[in-house]
Amino acid sequence: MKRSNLSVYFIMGTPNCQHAPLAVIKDALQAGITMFQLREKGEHALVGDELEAFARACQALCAEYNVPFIVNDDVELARKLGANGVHVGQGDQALAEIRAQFLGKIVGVSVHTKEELDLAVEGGADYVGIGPIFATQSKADAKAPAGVTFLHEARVLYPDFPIVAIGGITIANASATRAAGADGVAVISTICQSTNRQQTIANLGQY
Ligand code: FQP
Ligand code: MG
Repeated sequence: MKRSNLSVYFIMGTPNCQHAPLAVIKDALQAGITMFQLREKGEHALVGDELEAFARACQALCAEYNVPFIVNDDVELARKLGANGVHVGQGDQALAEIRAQFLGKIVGVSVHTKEELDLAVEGGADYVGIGPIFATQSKADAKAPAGVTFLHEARVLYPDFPIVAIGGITIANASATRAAGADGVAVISTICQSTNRQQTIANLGQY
């Protein structure tokens, strides 16, 4: 993958956009998101065959727009679908196991400390997600907002490594994360709740 794939990374699941989630994804793809992550989590999250059918529909839309389709947490589903990649956090399946199973695919890892960052880079992650930068409404078990300090440290330590900022990112604060060194921003609410996705996504992608 290229660092530019992280520019506007849209993450969602049906609990984030209960009304016509596929229409929201299509809208976001049309507006120019550069990467998509299916994160089916929380109350009323789909499971089993329903999840698989929804995931396949998301995957087909992403393919139409040539945007990487990444699955959060559910390594089995990612494998079954032949997704373009997986995203795992520190509490999910270990990077060493996943890396070996997803050769040639995109593997993203959430990191919050230098130790986690070093392990992710050395373990062959394709990109890291750093956050929550700001307060988030989308993740019930999120850590406290960390600001951009660690994000900037990570950029200094790894000048060329793909890094995406996540957590509470809006049009108003996205540029601060890019200034600190992020290649892009990962968002749920800002896109799901937008009434003008074309404009929102264009603004999120601006430097
Ligand atoms: N960064 C990113 C990305 N995607 C994510 N899903 C997370 C961080 C959070 O496992 P995790 O990952 O800590 O929590 P959850 O599984 O609830 O999302 F870099 F892609 F933007
Ligand atoms: Mg996770």
